[in-house]
Amino acid sequence: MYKMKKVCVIGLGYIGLPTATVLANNGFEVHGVDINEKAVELINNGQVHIYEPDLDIMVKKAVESGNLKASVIPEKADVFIIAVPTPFKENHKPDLTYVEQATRSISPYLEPGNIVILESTSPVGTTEKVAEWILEEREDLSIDENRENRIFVSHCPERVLPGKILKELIENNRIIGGINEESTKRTVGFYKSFVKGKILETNARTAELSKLAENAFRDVNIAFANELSMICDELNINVWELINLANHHPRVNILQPGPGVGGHCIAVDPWFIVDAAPETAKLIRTARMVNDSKPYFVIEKIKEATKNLKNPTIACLGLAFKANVDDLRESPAVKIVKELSAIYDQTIYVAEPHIEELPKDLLELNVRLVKTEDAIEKADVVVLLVDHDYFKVIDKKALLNKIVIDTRGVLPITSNIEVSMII
Ligand code: SAJ
Repeated sequence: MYKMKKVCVIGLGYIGLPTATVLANNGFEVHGVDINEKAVELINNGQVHIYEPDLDIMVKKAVESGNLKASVIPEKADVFIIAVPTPFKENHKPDLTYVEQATRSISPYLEPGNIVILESTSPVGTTEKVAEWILEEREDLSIDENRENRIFVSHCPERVLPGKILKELIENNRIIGGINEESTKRTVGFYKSFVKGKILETNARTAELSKLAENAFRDVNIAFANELSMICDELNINVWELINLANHHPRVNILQPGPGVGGHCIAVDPWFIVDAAPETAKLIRTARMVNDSKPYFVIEKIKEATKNLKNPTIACLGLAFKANVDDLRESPAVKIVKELSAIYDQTIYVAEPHIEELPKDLLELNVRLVKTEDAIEKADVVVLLVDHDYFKVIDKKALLNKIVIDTRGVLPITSNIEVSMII
């Protein structure tokens, strides 16, 4: 029986840090690695550099127990988990630089019998590349199941939802695909020690595509809702009412339209499928284009709403990529605010209760972060971009006589508020 006591987690971001923490709190000795020295220092002090509900408490517990330590350098371990970003380049081609760097950085520390697990969402074939990169660095190791000097390499795509990461890390079903059967088997053994959900076994390439397909499925369905919202706008129909009615059908479940699709996953991963099968992935490509076009539709609506106003003051509510998170990555709200700042000379007021200061690229612009109440009070036009719970309790009275553009359908709009349109 093989023992797996020490785990080295590469990348302490939204996936790596919660994973390292859950493992540490489940009795593993965890060595977390990140290139961000500030993050490493904070974690070693029992603090966090990202917001995720309850993560601060769990990290503190893990560090205080002595089971979680962070560093900029990997260490020897039984299991290595790679949880680094897989962005795309300008041409929507996957950028595997971080995965390659992480793989090469752990290679000197690997020993026969170790398991290397790629959790980063990756294009088909990446797990096999990880194995190749390791063997390039370490000619003394092998991936041949029958050799003594073998190592095991698998893909176990992360599938957790930001905002519910700690719960989903334990409860979600996991797909595990090794580069060979023994890799799958060993990796399953490892996840079984802390995952309560089902563990589904396959090969590495199928595991890679299944993760991409899950996010592409969601993207296509959101694109359907977004396209409907634009059709409804053209036909002067309230899209929220329409979706609510249609969803009463037993086999219909239309998602919610919004200002576009953000985050580091759904707005990115479908491109990996398009890149792998450019001629065939027509629907997936179109969905991406529909969702990417939605921020520009919202901007046109704002322009239309302000065309008769002299120097209109615009307040944007929300910058995060979705409700109740502080994550601004690929956020359509950020994109819209940036565009507005280029169109209007006057200050654009932004309220985002989950952050304390604007990101650098917005700080340089005519954009100011203020409290929600102040933003609304100053504004002629209120644009709601994120459905944070915080905004759902906005007092109706505060919106009186404002032009309201609610891209998420959550504001308490009544007939005595001038509504320019519901997108
Ligand atoms: N959105 C809508 N309308 C909806 C649902 C979502 O406009 O009805 C928007 C959100 O506002 C956001 C974007 O889509 O901008 C994505 O949000 P999300 O909550 O759908 O998903 P993510 O990106 O937070 O997390 C997804 C999840 N994937 C699926 O649900 C299939 C999660 O399980 C994955 O682990 C994660 O991607 C990932 O890391 O890949």
